[in-house]
Amino acid sequence: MYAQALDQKDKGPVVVEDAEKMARFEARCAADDKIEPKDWMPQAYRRTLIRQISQHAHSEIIGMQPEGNYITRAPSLKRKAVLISKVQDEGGHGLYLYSAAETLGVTREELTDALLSGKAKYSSIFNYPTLTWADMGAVGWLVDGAAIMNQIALCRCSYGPYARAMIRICKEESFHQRQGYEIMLTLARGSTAQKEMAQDALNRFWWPCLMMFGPPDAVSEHSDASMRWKIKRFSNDDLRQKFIDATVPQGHFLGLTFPDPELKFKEATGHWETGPIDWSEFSQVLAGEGPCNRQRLRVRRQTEAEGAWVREAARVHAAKRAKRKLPAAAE
Ligand code: BYC
Repeated sequence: MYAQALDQKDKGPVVVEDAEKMARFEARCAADDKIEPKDWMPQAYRRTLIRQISQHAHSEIIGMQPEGNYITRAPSLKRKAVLISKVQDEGGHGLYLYSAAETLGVTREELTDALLSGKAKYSSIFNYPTLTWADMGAVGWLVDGAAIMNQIALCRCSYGPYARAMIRICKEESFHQRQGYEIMLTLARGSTAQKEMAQDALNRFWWPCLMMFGPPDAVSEHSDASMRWKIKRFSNDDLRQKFIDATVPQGHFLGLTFPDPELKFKEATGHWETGPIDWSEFSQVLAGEGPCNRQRLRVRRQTEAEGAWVREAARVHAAKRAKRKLPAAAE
């Protein structure tokens, strides 16, 4: 027998998987086959996917808040229309992702409860405040930019429903990234005050964006199994480096500086190298002590409570329709 629980990092119950099925599954992953909902899969693979996809969905939903706050404050009708559309896209991404997670046998209610009770994680970045209009530029350029770097790789994830959901999400995120960069460009070419606002937004978002890729590889709990099963195609550090290499020249083009005196291009490696990341800040945010953790969950819980009547009305409507259909189906 092959003890799947030998994967010590998975926190779920110990499951001893069938050796033959396990070997076939590993071979399918190695051969880049897509795993579909009705296919056999080890419990640890299922749990990892539910964890990652639901955290991803929660991030999209919570991620609507920092930008949603600016819809009423957008500086023009055009900016307002674009921002509304972007925030709606994020809501849509959350819904696709919840649906993808549901194919693994978990219910939407369970996922929502895990978020509202504070048990489930969502991306650390959304626990930082958006203080000025320039933050809408920085979020689009940097946060969506970091998200795409990670999500392009997820389009090739071994789990079919997740990989397919990612394709459309990436197209939309790519538009989000460009609209953010365009806001930054407009501000950077604007008045001194506007340029300072863009610089301040970059200063505040740079380091938290580098943390979005997760802890360093050496301490990443889930990476080994996720890479072997082709859920993750690149390690946390590799994706972080790709993001740094792509983003630093974009910042310089804006005429802005990065809040890192040690940032240097190393000819020998062909990479931009940063100073050390403050991982204690990341741990603090994950532990619920970031600047906005409490506010984000409070708003989410309140929104859920305010929407209770809509869910109830939808349930009653669905029950009525089902009742009406019953006699017809019996004929
Ligand atoms: N924040 O072993 P590791 C967006 C946790 S939203 C919080 O490396 P893994 C957008 C990790 O969960 C896009 N927690 O984990 C929306 C684990 O804890 P648990 C969001 C983090 O899973 C609105 C522990 O640390 N994107 O685009 O192999 C507006 C150890 O980490 C974070 C996704 O969700 C973090 N940053 O790798 C604008 C992408 N990093 O679960 C934009 C999908 C790590 O054991 N997710 N942790 O309690 C992934 O690709 C992977 O889950 C990660 C982490 C790379 C994030």
